[in-house]
Amino acid sequence: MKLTRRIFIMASGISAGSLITGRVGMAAQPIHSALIPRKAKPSSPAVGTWVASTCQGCTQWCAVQILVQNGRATRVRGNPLSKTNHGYVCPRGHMIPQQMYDPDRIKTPMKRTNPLKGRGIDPKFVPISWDEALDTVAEKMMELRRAGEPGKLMYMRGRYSSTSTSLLYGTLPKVWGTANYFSHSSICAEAEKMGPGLTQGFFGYRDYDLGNTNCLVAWGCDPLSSNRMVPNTMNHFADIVKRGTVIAIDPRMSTIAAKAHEWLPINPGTDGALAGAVAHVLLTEGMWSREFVGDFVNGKNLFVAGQTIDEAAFVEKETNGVIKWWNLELKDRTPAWAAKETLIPVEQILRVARAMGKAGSKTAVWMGPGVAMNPRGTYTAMAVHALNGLLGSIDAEGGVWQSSSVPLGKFPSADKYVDDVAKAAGKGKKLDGRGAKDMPAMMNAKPGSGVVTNNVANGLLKDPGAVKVFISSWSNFNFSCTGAGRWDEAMAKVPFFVHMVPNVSEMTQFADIVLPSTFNSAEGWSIITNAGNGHGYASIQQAAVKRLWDVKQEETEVMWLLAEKLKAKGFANLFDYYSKEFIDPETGKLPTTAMEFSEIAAKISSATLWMPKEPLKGDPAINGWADFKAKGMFSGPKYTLKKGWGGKFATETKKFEFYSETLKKGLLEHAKKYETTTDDIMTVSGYTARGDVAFMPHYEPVKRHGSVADYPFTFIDYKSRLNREGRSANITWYQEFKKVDPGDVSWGDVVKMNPLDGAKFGLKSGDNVTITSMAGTISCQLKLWEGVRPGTVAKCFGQGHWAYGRVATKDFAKAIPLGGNNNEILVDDYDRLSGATARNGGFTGVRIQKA
Ligand SMILES: Nc1nc2c(c(=O)[nH]1)N[C@H]1C(S)=C(S)[C@@H](COP(=O)(O)OP(=O)(O)OC[C@H]3O[C@@H](n4cnc5c(=O)[nH]c(N)nc54)[C@H](O)[C@@H]3O)O[C@H]1N2
Ligand SMILES: Nc1nc2c(c(=O)[nH]1)N[C@H]1C(S)=C(S)[C@@H](COP(=O)(O)OP(=O)(O)OC[C@H]3O[C@@H](n4cnc5c(=O)[nH]c(N)nc54)[C@H](O)[C@@H]3O)O[C@H]1N2
Ligand code: SF4
Ligand SMILES: [Mo]
Repeated sequence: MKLTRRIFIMASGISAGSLITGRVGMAAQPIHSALIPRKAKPSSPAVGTWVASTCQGCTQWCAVQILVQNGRATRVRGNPLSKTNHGYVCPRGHMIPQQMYDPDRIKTPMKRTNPLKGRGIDPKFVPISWDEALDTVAEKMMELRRAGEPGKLMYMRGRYSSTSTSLLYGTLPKVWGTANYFSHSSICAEAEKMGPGLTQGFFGYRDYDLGNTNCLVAWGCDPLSSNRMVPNTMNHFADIVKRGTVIAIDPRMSTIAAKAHEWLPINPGTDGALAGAVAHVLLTEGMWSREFVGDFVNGKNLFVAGQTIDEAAFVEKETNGVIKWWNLELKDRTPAWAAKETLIPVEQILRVARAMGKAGSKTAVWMGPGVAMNPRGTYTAMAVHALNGLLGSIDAEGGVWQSSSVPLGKFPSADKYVDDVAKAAGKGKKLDGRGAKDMPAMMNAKPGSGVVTNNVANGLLKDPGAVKVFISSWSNFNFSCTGAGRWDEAMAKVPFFVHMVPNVSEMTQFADIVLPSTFNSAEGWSIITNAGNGHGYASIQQAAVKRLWDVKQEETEVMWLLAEKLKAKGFANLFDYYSKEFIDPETGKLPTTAMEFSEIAAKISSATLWMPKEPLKGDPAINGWADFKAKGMFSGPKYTLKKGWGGKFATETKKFEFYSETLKKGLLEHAKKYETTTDDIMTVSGYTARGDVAFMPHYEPVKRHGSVADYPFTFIDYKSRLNREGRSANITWYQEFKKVDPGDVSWGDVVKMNPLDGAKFGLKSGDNVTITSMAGTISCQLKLWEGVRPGTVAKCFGQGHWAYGRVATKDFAKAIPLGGNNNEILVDDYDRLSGATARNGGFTGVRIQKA
């Protein structure tokens, strides 16, 4: 592990600039961040300017600096002002120049000339001008308005920039008039939010006090490779290993598992059983937090396996329902019982529970998608997150925090530009099926409020007339969504599709008009916000480098130009809103061009930081826009502990809920809408709980697609250390260093199988194999590897592109993929309480055969 990682980092010191000029592989590169002791701030002897921007290679959204030499980006490092990444990027930050200068980028707008659509069918794109492209899009939209059906416009966003998104996602559907606009959130990690949401009223991603934790539990995630805080984790990791315990719970050997004190190769999807057993041990052995949870009236521990307890015997402090939870769920969840479900030995369960108990409130249970993104994931997320409650680590030093933020400026209201047609159309039915009886999608505990991204394909297939014009940006759902084949089918039937992206991805192959986007981390304006290491921050994205091609930022520049076209055709509201309301906070001027609009939007969002009404807490004051552009970021003050303590959690009871009145209220509301019981809702939505158990963290057995007889292996999906979400496979460094993913090989795609199974099935490393599930078949190579237990196979998500460019595919012209896309075999199913797409938890069975 160490070796492969170092090889990558060494090589990443070769700047992209030198790759471009062909000086590859020289060893004399004078200086680069990874080889310098971590506290030093690297500087480059090269001539150039370090320009501040923000990486969006993952959802951490690191503040970075890009070395710009003669208008070209050559290197990347963390913004030295960052309190979150400490001036360092993860390996993927270094890939920014390669992604931006990908020779396969779309260089000009294009239109389709082949009316036939389908996987492998050449769209026969021809270049056109921006003027023609936007005129065509505007005309197609106007046809809908003229026909009185504006709601047949659908917009979907994949990734987005955090403030500018509201000028497209937040504005276009509202001012135009359509209910059909969807974010990618529920193919991301939404189910995770149900854990903290339904227990402590915080439906968000957590922050962890890594600087002080004594026990880090990476549960269903690998924060050294992926998840949300890679540079921060790398920074603190060695110290945590030295002073405390690191526990990794993952069915395959991940990077963090390889470096942890304890690795629990859990039977996929049984995390709820393990969490139940850990809770059982913490309670029976008296290791819960007295300060947070409370204690028995007479001080004697009555948590005895198998025995119920009178609720009056315990007085709770910051929590609600611990005794109900014990009586209905935990009392029988002994380690011996859990060992059978999880395949983790009793001894290890006990050891791990005691290590957590010993660290107490300085334990951080870092729960990731591996726990939550499965068909019954809401309850697993609750069960795992509830351990933070039992240990009292919620909002505590060394524990688990809610996220922080800095105040941003709001965009002016669009309300007065919403006409009656738009108002009516905005109330139309949504294609994603949220709020159906079997799809409660109750993000924030409100039934029908969560997006069900992946179900849109099913909606399109069921009702092909529902959408006539589909616009999407920064997305590739034909690749990134499980049951990917459904998207191929659905997209082939959409009459007019506009894709706003920098690369010709799989989804782009179905486009009628392609609008080439800027690469946002260095070519466009926006303000990005996030938090980590106890600080909320805002960070700039600026047009730092010269654009090599005829590209535009889709959320601002393209919207401005499209609005102009719509106005010329008789629909003025969108352009009037953009052109009459966006006043430059510095100069008082209104925008007159797309570029001015883009920059003014960034200024409006961030003016609260560089010309605040009152002095801000946190970083030293920033003096004006120029100073903000130079510094690039502003961090707020360190997190305040115990935010929700003292009855301030945003739940129904204002307490941390082991018995979730919050969930109960939502479920009752949903059941009432369908005049039925919550038990019936549980049944139709595919959960096994009945009665009160449905309102608490508990174990639900695995819902598996495919019988063990027909599909003997349980499939494990996970992210590559080098995936910049779905956008790096066309980069040569991605392919060359693919072996940094444990068990993987460079320039290839392997499914990993335990050698015992290899012997049983007569398979060996290097065999070409097919993987078949109920959803489809893909091909790749086999690798025998001890990092998975018998009966399971693991394959990294990322390869299998058939249309992303010449590096990502085996043959771009013939649409032949390099390896196989996991999403073609993962079945489309959902954690229906959140609407999230399942991809983890062993829900897909597969069989593997020699090709
Ligand atoms: N390197 C990298 N980092 C990223 C991204 C990226 O593309 N690449 N994307 C970013 C985005 S968009 C997101 S949403 C985040 C979240 O993303 P991550 O936290 O990285 O999520 P996944 O890789 O989906 O996590 C799945 C993990 O759970 C494990 N797992 C699978 N099944 C089970 C199970 O049944 N039980 C347990 N305990 N574990 C299981 C897998 O082996 C894997 O380690 O990551 C962000 N960070
Ligand atoms: N099997 C499996 N599937 C997964 C995951 C997994 O771990 N396993 N991870 C899931 C997660 S967490 C997520 S968030 C989704 C992500 O999936 P999506 O939301 O579909 O997004 P990506 O695939 O990252 O986006 C790819 C598209 O972005 C475009 N693009 C790249 N850079 C830019 C830019 O700067 N601006 C614009 N406008 N476009 C750009 C590319 O041209 C391409 O079309 O995938 C999910 N799918
Ligand atoms: S990929 Fe994520 S963690 Fe890595 S530098 Fe970019 S934003 Fe930061
Ligand atoms: Mo995501």
